[in-house]
Amino acid sequence: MADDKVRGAVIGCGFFAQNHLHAWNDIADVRLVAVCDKDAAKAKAAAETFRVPAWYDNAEEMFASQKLDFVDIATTMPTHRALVELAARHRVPTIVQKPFAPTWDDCVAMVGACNAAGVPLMVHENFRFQAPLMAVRRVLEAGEIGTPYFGRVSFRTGYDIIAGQPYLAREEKFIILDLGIHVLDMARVYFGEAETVYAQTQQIRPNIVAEDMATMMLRHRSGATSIVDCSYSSQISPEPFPQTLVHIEGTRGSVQLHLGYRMSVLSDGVTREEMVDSPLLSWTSQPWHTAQESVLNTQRHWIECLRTGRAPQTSGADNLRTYALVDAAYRSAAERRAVAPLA
Ligand code: NAD
Ligand code: 89V
Repeated sequence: MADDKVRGAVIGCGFFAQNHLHAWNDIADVRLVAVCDKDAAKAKAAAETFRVPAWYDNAEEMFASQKLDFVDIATTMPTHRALVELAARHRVPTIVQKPFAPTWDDCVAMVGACNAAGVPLMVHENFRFQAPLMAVRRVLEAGEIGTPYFGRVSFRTGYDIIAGQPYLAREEKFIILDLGIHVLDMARVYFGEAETVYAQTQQIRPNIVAEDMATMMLRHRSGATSIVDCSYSSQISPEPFPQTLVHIEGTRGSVQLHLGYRMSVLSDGVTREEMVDSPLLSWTSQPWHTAQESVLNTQRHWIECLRTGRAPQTSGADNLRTYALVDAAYRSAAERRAVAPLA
């Protein structure tokens, strides 16, 4: 790296990238040197708001004229492969938003391109970095509930997600790929790899193309069973968005993440409770603050990995395993049987 600051650029300055831009500004050893959006007005606005010295409406031009230590791709899924492969050709380490890509082949190609170029690749899989979900992970890793044998990881809401992300209404694969991918990733974190997935999907909301509810049952290699369910069309009071609720039972007790970010742990007959909400930052607000703060945690992890040469927790290769669960869930729903995830 040229000096003690890590020089980065963001491609895609739309809805969710605003969180990325705030978070990069909060990481002291990062200097954003460029932003890019094919919509020049968005690129220019991001450069002005976040005091970034250069903006582009063409990613090729940006790579040709900037010396970058990393690039952060925050565009929507159909553009990821071309942009990741472009970054790989310029040998620039890359972090890219979820979902990784529309197809398995695209995901494998991106991992291959970055491996061949010798540059790290991380998927911005931020649920792993949410404070409440990390608190549950710490309970499991400390052995407080013994060996987990059953779990439920659940994200259900009626929040109008399509108002902020209108492209989702047109997706031919909707909630499992957009949101299930986060929750399936947490099932991997809590229970390890799965050997089979059984899924049922439903479309409740009109005026969308694909499923907005999914219920999945996983058999993990450890022997544990998990239920992963997600919905964008639930009428619930109080409205939980964007909270993930967790219930895990193990040989010594259980851990639950309840509505309102209250975690209860039963360990060897003794119960304790803890509030595990994310802190509010100057640029975060309810109800999005948990997701927003996780962006900062995710990006900090990426920079620490760049500095130390460690593989990111959610490297491209790791994310292939989560993507394989998404793929298996769609195949299972179509074929009405349990299926094994791709290797
Ligand atoms: P958006 O449409 O608001 O923004 C995408 C931006 O990328 C647009 O401004 C568009 O002009 C730009 N763009 C597209 N192709 C480009 C290209 N080739 N070069 C330069 N710019 C290009 O989308 P969004 O809602 O911000 O979603 C972006 C990504 O973030 C999606 O993959 C979405 O799933 C993800 N997302 C993640 C979370 C999370 O919690 N991790 C939450 C919301 C969205
Ligand atoms: O786009 C997303 O990742 C959404 C959410 C906002 C809930 O994180 O699923």
